[in-house]
Amino acid sequence: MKHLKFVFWDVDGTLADTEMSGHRIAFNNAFHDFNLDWDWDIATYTGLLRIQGGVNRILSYAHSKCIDLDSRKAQSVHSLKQNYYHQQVINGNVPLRKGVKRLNEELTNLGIDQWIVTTSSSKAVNSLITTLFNQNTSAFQGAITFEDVDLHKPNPEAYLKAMKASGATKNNTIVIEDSIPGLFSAKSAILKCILTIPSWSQRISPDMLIANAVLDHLGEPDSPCRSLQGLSCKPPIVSAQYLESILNEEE
Ligand code: XBP
Ligand code: MG
Repeated sequence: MKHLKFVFWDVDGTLADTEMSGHRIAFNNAFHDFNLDWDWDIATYTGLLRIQGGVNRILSYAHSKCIDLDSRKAQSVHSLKQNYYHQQVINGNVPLRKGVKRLNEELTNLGIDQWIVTTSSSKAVNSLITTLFNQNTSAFQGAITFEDVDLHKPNPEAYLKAMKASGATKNNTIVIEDSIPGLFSAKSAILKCILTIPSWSQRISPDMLIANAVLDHLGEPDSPCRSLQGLSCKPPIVSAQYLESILNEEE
């Protein structure tokens, strides 16, 4: 019997609905201030989410439009974007996803270590954690952010680094992700991974079949989660017990 000792949380789209009402708005505000005539609507931004990391996303978009934007300018735009993102978070426009706080507290009470493993920069992560977890220092034991790795998701480097830093192994760890790049990253590190698909998409794609489970969200007592693939979650609320049963499933 394998025992759950670590949970690795992705941030954007998993802990909170950050992308559409947080990062996207912040990017557009920064573009406006830099007199860039760019407006990332939901459809455009959905496509751009395959590019991991805000600076990379800005550079990739400029490249696709044949706009000459050097990396120093992209950094400046991104830095302003981070200030706008912080505002979005403290103004309450970036809510935690259903079941996140409940599961985080349950795992904390059970002494299960929780790490953040994200492509977001540390500044954006700090804004989110200090605001949405009320500066609760026991909510997470560590974090791997954009600055900590050279190769971002879907490369496994972030998860491998989190395993090394925390002492976690494939036999005692579950990853919670929301995206295909995140899922590929976790699975390439040979970790079991459940996906909670983004509330703004709720589409299941063939790439998601490698996930150990796909759910619409983590569930609350008054709002059951829906199992879309993999081990069915019964009762329909993700708990430490459910995560441990995923850990013990044959692959
Ligand atoms: C999501 C990302 C990030 C955010 C933007 O990563 O790719 O780039 O969209 O954040 P994850 P920054 O799902 O791994 O948390 O602007 O801070 O890069
Ligand atoms: Mg994500």
